[in-house]
Amino acid sequence: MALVIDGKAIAAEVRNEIKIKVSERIAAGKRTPGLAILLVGDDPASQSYVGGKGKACAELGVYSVIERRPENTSEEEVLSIINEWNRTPEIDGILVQLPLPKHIDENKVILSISPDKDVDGFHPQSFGRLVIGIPGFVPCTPAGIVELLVRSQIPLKGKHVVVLGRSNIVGKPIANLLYQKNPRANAVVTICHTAAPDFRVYTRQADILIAAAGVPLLIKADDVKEGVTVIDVGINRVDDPSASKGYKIVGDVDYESVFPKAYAITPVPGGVGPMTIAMLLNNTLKSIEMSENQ
Ligand code: BQF
Repeated sequence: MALVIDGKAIAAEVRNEIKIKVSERIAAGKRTPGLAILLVGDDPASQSYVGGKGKACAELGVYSVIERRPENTSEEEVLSIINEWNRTPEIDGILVQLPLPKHIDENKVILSISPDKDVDGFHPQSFGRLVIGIPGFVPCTPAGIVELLVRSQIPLKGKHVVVLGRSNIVGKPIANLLYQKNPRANAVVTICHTAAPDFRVYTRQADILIAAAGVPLLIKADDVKEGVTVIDVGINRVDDPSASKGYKIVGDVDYESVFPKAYAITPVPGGVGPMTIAMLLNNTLKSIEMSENQ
């Protein structure tokens, strides 16, 4: 019987804390934080994510602007939109929904975002700060994972965290966060990726397994040790004729199989995903607070 880490409930708690801080700002005569979002193309998942972000802003009293552009938008146009937002004082956070169309250089776009408004935490300056361990914008999904672990009172000090996956968005930042020498980390971290001849050699040693491989139901009971805490970052669409949409969302972890062996586990959906949105709003609030303390 595992502890189910209820990301939906914990995210609601985090959002409520932010909502209170935003209303306190307004009561003190201060400006509300502002978030600008750029969505290029019509990928259904991206549209849904952007919709969720806009809705969360509205519920918390955070100002938001969403610019939607067609798939064939030029890189120059994207850079010009960002450049304008960089210079707009009411905009505290700039988010470009990824992935971008193939003809646009993602790294170039990320570099063009002012590091002071980098609420996704993807700018090299934010990543450098994270690695060094000084304050800055932490990418939302990794920040959400730390928040889930801390609020669920999962000990991290000296524990062996195994990260499956090495993306710039999840694997690299979460690994670098969790080995830092601070009370919200201090773990021993192993990064495991597709070049490993057998990932089980690593995952079986994990006290805490962070599955961010992007492979549906990859992790089974045999791949983990008794008492493991499992954070499932996967969001995979698989065919399901019995579902109304013809598909369902599953994680990288075979939840039913791993559950009996786990100390704690996040579900998909309703685990890490909702925390990603909550931490985006937290970063937007952090941005306006930082701009006032210059
Ligand atoms: C849930 C994302 C891959 C690539 C680009 C709630 C989200 C997801 C799931 C969400 C994600 C994933 C986002 C749930 C934002 C997380 O209830 O389980 C919320 O909106 N996410 C994104 O913006 O870009 C992505 C995953």
